[in-house]
Amino acid sequence: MKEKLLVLWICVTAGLLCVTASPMASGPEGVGVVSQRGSRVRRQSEGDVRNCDLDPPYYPSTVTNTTVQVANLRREMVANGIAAYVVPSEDAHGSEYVASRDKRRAFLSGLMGSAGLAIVTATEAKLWTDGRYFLQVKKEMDCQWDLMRVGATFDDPSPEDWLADNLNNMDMIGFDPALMSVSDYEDYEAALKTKMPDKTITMKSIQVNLIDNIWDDQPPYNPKTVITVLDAAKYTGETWQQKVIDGAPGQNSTRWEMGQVKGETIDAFVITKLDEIAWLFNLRGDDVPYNPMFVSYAIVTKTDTMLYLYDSASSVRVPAAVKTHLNVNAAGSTCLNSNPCVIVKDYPVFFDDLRGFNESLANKIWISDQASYAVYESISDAKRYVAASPLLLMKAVKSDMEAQGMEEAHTMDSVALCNIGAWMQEKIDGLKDPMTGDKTVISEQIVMDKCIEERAKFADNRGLSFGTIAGMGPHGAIIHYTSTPETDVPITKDGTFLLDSGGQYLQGTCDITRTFHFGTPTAFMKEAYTRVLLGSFDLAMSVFRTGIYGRDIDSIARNQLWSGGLDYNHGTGHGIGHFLNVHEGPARIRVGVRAGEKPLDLNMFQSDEPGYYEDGSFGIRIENVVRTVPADVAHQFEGYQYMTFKMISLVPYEPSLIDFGMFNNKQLEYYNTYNKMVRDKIGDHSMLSEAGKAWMMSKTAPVEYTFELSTSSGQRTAPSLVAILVTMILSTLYSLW
Ligand SMILES: *[C@@H]1O[C@H](CO)[C@@H](O)[C@H](O)[C@H]1NC(C)=O
Ligand SMILES: *[C@@H]1O[C@H](CO)[C@@H](O)[C@H](O)[C@H]1NC(C)=O
Ligand SMILES: *[C@@H]1O[C@H](CO)[C@@H](O)[C@H](O)[C@H]1NC(C)=O
Ligand SMILES: [Mn+2]
Repeated sequence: MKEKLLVLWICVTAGLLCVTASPMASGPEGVGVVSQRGSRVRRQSEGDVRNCDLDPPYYPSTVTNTTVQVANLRREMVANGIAAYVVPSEDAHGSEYVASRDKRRAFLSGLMGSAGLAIVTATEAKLWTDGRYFLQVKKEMDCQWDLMRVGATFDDPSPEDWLADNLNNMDMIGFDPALMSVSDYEDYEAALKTKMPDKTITMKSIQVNLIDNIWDDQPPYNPKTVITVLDAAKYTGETWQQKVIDGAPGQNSTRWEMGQVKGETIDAFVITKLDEIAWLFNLRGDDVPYNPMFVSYAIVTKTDTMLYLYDSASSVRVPAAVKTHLNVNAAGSTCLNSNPCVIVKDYPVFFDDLRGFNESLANKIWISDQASYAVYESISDAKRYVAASPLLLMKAVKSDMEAQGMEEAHTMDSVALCNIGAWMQEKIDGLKDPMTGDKTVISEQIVMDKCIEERAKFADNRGLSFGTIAGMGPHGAIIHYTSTPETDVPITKDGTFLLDSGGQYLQGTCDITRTFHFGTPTAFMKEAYTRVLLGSFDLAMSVFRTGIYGRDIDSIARNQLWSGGLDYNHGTGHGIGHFLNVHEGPARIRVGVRAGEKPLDLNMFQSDEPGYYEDGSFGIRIENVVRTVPADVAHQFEGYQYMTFKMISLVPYEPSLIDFGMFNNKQLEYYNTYNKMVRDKIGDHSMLSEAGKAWMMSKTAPVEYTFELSTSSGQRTAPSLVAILVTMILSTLYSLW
């Protein structure tokens, strides 16, 4: 039996000092680590920070007591004759990040995370959410709420199945038609009809939102930010006219897609998603936190195009440049010449126009299954055509110019993160503050501010793409943790520090996670980090072909974890927009079948972000954004396009968290190639600080290795002196390029 012996050296390039990292550290410890971990998990799953067994229950300060909200909602429910009320997280456009006025589910339930659905009945309060928020539920929600886990591996009933089972005959389920998507509505209808045929339970659309009725200090709604043009020649590569009418070379247009629907004549296509509208017209706004969008609807008919905006008459909201871009007069009502234009109308007119088209158009009106039920019910059954929006795919497959921009954006974002990494290291090392002479301390909140500040140094930065997740120690195990002044803790050498952040740039949207350790990690932390890192490499190196869905390759990123009995409760990858939303469809790398999901394709951008979370102890996630590129393959079975991923995030990993003994040859080569790419692409960047460069260089030193064959199975032998010397020389040469 061949026993592989790894001998490795990490070279700290700064001082050209080579230290040996003994691969023996990982070997025999494995079994012990796993059994210890098992007991730790059991203890911590009991260790809820709340105590729901006491009367009254004990809540730490992070929990919102929602007794009053829920009682008030129940009164509204009685007044409206409904047995249950459904409170989704999304706004009227199905956005993930919503204006503060639209955070109704958070107000009602106390859970601040971006995903979740609340349902309240006379006696129960249930909250459905996915693994990213399980820990947050225990920290933020009070004991009257029950968590219903969403995810392929859990058997908690879906909201519609739970309602079908738990409500009585003749009960009604109330909902706000503006906030429920058509596809969700159809799921409820189907479950209520097919699963409980002996009961009649109906859905009741209530025009007034019941949460708005009980929310005294609900923030005002102010979607009136300035709308700007994103230049096609500089940033998008395709004009709105091409996207709506003609199609760019090799691309289909919206009207072309409308003409392709089999067996139907489509007279109008309704667009309700804010990122689709911003993408279609090459416009951006700032109405929604983190996503450069403006609250709007759009309708494309066979001859006309209409855009509905709040404050459409304001020359501040809609500057002259936007009118010129859309080829309309100052009033937005007429095309400037005989060329096509986009008529600009006021937002509230949208529903009138939609009902008007329902009356006047002879054929079908296409709405997305993600449109709200309010849109759905404005069109009669005979006129309505419901199917996923074709813009989803058109937007996800980036133009070459957008793809180039995404790479440029990630280069800038990576420079910012290296500057932040160096700054954190400096602070942690306890350098004296030159102004005060005090030892400086940094905390989660201070790092979050720094994440904004470093990115803002780039002229093309437009803020963050989501709220920074900065999780020290046990906070890192909360997958979508949001540090608040109440939960803030210092960053220390004692534990992992998970930092997930991203900037918005005119060139593209970024998302990156790195996990740091400023002290000495435990062997188990190193094992977990290494398995996560290798999983991200294995996924990035994978080759797949036309027609393959992200779900088909999700397990590649998990295999390293699974083989150690570990896993993570979240998807591996999400699509990412071009100066738009940090999460976008219709492709993703995640198990489970989602309606409207599309296979991976060239010039799509996905995140590659496996992780490992040890409740109450530490969290590890490594996230890179990857671009789908053609793979270099020798053959081409059945003419398929073969594809692979190119990492466009350029930030070093943490060598002290890596057990190189777990690498195979190919993975080590990938690691070294990645590090060389980081040095090549950002080493001379004008925005990289001196400290940032030194930090980056110190973390990207090449790792050399030799493989030796050993006949004494199971025994690792110490590296020979000759091998050490040879490799030291090689390393030194290598580190000089
Ligand atoms: C929650 O709030 C209600 C209403 O204000 C109060 O009666 C109750 O004692 C609170 N519960 C706890 C555990 O603080
Ligand atoms: C245009 O649409 C057709 C049919 O859906 C599709 O096969 C083709 O790939 C599309 N072309 C582009 C460039 O998206
Ligand atoms: C749609 O138009 C038809 C007439 O073409 C009308 O009967 C129907 O009531 C309208 N539906 C709605 C929801 O306005
Ligand atoms: Mn991400």
